[in-house]
Amino acid sequence: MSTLQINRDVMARSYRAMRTIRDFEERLHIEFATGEIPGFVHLYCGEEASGVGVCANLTDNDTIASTHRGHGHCIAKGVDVGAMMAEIYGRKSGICGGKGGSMHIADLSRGMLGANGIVGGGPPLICGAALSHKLLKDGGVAVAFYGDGASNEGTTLESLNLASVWHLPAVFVVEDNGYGEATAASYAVAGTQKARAAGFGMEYFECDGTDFFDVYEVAGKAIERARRGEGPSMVHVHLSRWYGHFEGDSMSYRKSEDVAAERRDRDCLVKFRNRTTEAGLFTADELDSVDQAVRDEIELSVRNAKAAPMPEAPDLLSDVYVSY
Ligand SMILES: Cc1ncc(C[n+]2csc(CCOP(=O)(O)OP(=O)(O)O)c2C)c(N)n1
Ligand SMILES: [Mg+2]
Repeated sequence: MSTLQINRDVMARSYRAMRTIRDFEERLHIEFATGEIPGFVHLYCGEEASGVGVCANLTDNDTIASTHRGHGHCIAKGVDVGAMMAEIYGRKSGICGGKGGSMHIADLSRGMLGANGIVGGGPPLICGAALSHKLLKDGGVAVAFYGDGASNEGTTLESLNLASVWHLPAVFVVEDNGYGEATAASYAVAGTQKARAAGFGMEYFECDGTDFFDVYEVAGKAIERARRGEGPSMVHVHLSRWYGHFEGDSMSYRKSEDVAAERRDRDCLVKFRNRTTEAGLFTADELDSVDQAVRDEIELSVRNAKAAPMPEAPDLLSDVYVSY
């Protein structure tokens, strides 16, 4: 079993981040149904310990690239929750001026290169980021999150190759929730992720994506290897998503009992609470007060987002490469 020998501040911050992701996503599940949010949203509920366990090993100097299911990665990397909520509502006060929305939230000041609507779009970006960390000798590590579905994309496989050939400080985190939209990984993914890593001469690690401590420890090994100049690795995270692929997907391709069992038996927040309170690291009251603070923060973020103005026509001409 993974160790509990982790700095207490890191644990406290990580619990808060996982709780924030859960509440952020649960709230979007409700708000999206009202029709006020433009575009699509893909929720990260059930997967919180993955993003948080990985990013707890990173600083603002390190870089991540995310996916279409990107809210959790943003929160885990420290992106402001109020500015994220405003972005998802398409408001001018959003972190990207309301012009990106759920699938294009980015915050370069936090080393968060962006959520990404292109499946398999993150791994090539991370090769570029890792190359710049290497050339600048700034000690940074670049991490790509991608799903089991994305693991089959040519861009991903090319990136594994390039990262190995160039010996980049890169970590490839496969968030394997068993499905790409409605297609089961057991049907669509040939061979194993482990064999794929070996095929590119890369170290392979795996962990339970519902156990923060396991993810933190295992991803930490991969990240530290990269930081020491020992090259790229793959971290295969086993987890489950609790909602449909996108909001509105009825998940008719999964048994509702299986999803209910995941929620009952593999809730990362419950696991964290049980382990840390039993070990006397936190009291239930301390964790309850974090829960309350997060509820207040999410409530405020939604209220502010709804009250904020929309972007205006001239805003279309800012934040673009070419000025007219
Ligand atoms: C290049 C590309 N192909 C297809 C799609 C449509 N699409 C969006 S999400 C998705 C499934 C991705 O599955 P996975 O990588 O396992 O991530 P998960 O949704 O399970 O988190 C697909 C096929 C896309 N957005 N981009
Ligand atoms: Mg998947």
